[in-house]
Amino acid sequence: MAEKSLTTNKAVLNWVDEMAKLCQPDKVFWCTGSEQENQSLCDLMVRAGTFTKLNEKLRPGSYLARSHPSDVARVEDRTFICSKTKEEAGPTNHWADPTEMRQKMRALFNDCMKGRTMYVIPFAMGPLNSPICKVGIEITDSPYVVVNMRIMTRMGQTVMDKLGADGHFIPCMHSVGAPLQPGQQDTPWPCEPDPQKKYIIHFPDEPSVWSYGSGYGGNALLGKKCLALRLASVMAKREGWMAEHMLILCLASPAGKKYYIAAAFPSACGKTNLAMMQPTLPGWKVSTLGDDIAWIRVGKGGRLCAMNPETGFFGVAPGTSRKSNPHALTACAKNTIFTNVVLTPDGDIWWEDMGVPAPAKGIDWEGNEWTPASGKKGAHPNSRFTAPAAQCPVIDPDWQSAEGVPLSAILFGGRRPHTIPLVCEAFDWEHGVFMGSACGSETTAAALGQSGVLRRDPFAMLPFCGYHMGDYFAHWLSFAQRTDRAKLPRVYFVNWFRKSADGKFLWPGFGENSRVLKWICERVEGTGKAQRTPIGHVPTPDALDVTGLNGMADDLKQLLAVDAASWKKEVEDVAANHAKFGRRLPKALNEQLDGLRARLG
Ligand code: OXD
Ligand code: MN
Repeated sequence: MAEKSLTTNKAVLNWVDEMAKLCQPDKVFWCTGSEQENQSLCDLMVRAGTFTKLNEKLRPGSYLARSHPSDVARVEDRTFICSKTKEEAGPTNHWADPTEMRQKMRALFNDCMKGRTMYVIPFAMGPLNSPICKVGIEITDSPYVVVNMRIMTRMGQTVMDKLGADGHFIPCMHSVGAPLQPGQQDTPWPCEPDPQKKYIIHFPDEPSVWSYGSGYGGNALLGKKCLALRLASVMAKREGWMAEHMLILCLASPAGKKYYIAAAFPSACGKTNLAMMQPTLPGWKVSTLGDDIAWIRVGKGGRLCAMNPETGFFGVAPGTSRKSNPHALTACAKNTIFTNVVLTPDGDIWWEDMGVPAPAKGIDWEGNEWTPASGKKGAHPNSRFTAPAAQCPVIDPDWQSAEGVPLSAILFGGRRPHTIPLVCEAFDWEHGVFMGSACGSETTAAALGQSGVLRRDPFAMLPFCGYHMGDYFAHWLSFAQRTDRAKLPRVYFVNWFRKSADGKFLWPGFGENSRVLKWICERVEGTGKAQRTPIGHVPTPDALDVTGLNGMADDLKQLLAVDAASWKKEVEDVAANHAKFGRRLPKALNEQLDGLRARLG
């Protein structure tokens, strides 16, 4: 940690100076990203009660944090895109006038770091030598943010060096919004408890981010959702690439041929699990390049190449188990920050559906004594682990490639108990873009208390697209002109969650999904068997390799069925959602809707 500036970049020095005058911290620290600095911040947080050091033997280099009970998730209703006009932000974003919001932010940040330290974090999204690497500087009064940013991004002196004396950076302002009066005792998780006083503000035209009142990852680690998705989607549109809410994986066949696949699924649909999947098919191997964000550009050979701008996983803990995702468990075996999980008596952590017996007692995410018999959840349903990507045992050797990896296929998916088959291939790029635009996920009773409610989440980007989604669809369509069509990845819709009439999952999921990925590779090679249906190419019943899966014949029939009556309803629901985008909905997508209607008869 350095008290002196680490740069001669005038723009950086002036901005930090201006922000220090506005926020009035006690101290300004420039983060170098060193091991020693990280350790001293962790020690500081242990002394402040923010962190509990976990048992060094069981969970080396790891810590547990408990947030304020009001500060456990992203705050979509407090997230604003302040483009010049409301029209530019489109119907899926909250908008506020940029001039008024700028004034509001200045007023909120005025004196907001009193009694605290202001940390200056230079960070990069993407490998430093990538042609689309973006440098940001996050100013924050939260040491928790500093140590998380160090895992999730390339951070510190190397980034400042890349910036040099006159490089450009994206200013990212963050405060927990809890200034301290002289002598006032701090709390372990300072934040603004009133939800109406939290603000996640994006100025896409500058670009810059101002985040106030929350310490939760998605609101406070500004490289992630704010920069790498909302702002990046706007920059990508302008610069001719794509910023997407997608995992990236490599599937290697038994013969050693590699297929790179990116997949967009809305929350709670198993993106991290798929990214690190252990194929059950003998000889097939998956390696991971990313689990949440993909930046995609036309690469040297004209192929779409994907790169993960992050360096860590900020994963949902509950449900992560040896069965669902053994590699994620290994990734967080050390050097990991856990937030809002159970502390066990031996100084380790536990969460629901971890696949190991619950401890007889523990401390729950709210800091209270807890037993499994209490009937309460010990870990918050959105509790998280922040783990270095490099610790994933199946991390791909090319995960930090500056050029990215060439995509063979793009998958869209969702949790859809009915109607949508296990897998369906788009006829062409435009049809694939239509599939992405129709993406949605059905809620379950367990998750939201109301079952069967379908939320349309186009491209899984509903909370993350920083501009009008109609224009975003048009941007996707434009890639058919940006390169040779034959070089574009094939597009698929997958659904691991189809249920039988009696409510049982028809497909076993997890490692068995490799069977679907294998068919996709065969299609890419031109050998996979498929039938043409009104909705796209679906595997013939004998096309999927189900060797070793007993009694699948009947289930497979149901999994691959395309029922015209349900699809007619589906089309009208998609049409109703598309209507939101008005005249900005590309004509090509209306044509897709008409074509699908006609094919369904
Ligand atoms: C999300 C996340 O909310 O990745 O999508 O945390
Ligand atoms: Mn995500």
